[in-house]
Amino acid sequence: MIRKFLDLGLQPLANKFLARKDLLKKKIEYYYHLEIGFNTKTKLVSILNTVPSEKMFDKKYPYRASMSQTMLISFKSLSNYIDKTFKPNLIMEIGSNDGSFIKNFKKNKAICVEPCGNAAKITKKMGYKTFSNFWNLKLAKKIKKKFKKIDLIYSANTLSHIKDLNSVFRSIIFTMSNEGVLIIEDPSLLECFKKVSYDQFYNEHIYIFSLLSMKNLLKKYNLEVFNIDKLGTHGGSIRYYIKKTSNKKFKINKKVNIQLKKEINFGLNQFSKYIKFRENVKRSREKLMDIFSKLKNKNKTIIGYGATAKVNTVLNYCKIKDETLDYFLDTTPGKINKYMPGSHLFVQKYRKALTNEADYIFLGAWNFKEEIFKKERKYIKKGGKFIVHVPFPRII
Ligand code: JHZ
Repeated sequence: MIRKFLDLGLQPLANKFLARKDLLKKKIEYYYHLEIGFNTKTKLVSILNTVPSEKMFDKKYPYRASMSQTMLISFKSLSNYIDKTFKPNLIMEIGSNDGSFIKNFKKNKAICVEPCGNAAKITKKMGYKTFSNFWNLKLAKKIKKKFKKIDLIYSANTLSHIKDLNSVFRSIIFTMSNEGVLIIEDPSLLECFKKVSYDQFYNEHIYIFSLLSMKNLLKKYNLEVFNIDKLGTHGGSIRYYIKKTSNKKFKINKKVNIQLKKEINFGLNQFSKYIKFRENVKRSREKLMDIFSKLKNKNKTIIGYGATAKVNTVLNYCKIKDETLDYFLDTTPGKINKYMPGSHLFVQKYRKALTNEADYIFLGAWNFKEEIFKKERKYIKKGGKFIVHVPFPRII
């Protein structure tokens, strides 16, 4: 049974930034009702009203993983580990985006799957065999026919974006060799609850996995988690190392049981914890709006930093618009000079000098706080302040 525990209201699509002409033409934005539920049997958390994939992942998809040094470093160190530990002959990445991960592998040893046409073009240009399709059994069959044996499948922040998990895992077991390894990384539900990072919920994040739910899910396909890494990326993620149950080459690392116990002790298997999260989210909204209103009463200038997909959940749930924030700074070419979905806040191309214009900066990319604080140490040194809403709204 799926029990609803959170309602974040009507929301626009988190990565549909608008052009000026869209605003002038009063283009009607696509809205969906962002409600989140907990499956009491499988422990899987999912959004309840999904948006067709074709509407979200098209040739205008703006997100680029390479915009953050943190992600590039994380991908590089995983690639070294993969080479050393698993020594794959052929690796496939599902959701390869702009090649930030795959560029660490030789072109004849790696293939990419990426449905967003604009991103797929990048890895094709880099020389990687790229299938610009959604991941499903039809594509899996095509790939298997051509490549026969895939030893390692990697997918970061992608499988949680695909509604039909049955198709996802059937296609994976079809393509992956019996000794093969599947590595998935996605935001961790435990971290999301601990940090009250309710902005992990938006149309693209159909699921927020926990190890608990992942374990239940994999059982059906005779797959099992044999190790995990806890990552700081994307606000706290888990990297799951998965194998076919029949493969006895890898022992189950004790980190797996430790994490399971942590999730159970925290209460991720009990609905009451989900109700508590709902209360925390409401409090987080009140506190954030209180901070903004006090600063605006004192005529302070506030801008946003990092026009993330996530922050759109916050802006639209808290109804924050241009009375509060002047604009957002961002480095992503596909977002610059556009307007944010719903709030219509302008995205200004990042220039260091612009931070001087603000008394306060609201950190949309709070998950890259360390990286951004390092970059903006001059602003901080001369007394500039940041506003963050995670793990609780505050000025730092
Ligand atoms: P970032 C996207 O989410 C969408 P978002 C997707 N659904 C997902 O799951 C995750 O990524 C993986 C900017 N920035 O990575 C760049 C600066 O301007 O948190 C990005 O627009 N300056 C696939 O969008 C944004 O912030 C900087 O110095 O929530 C970061 O977006 C840095 C570090 C970032 O993901």
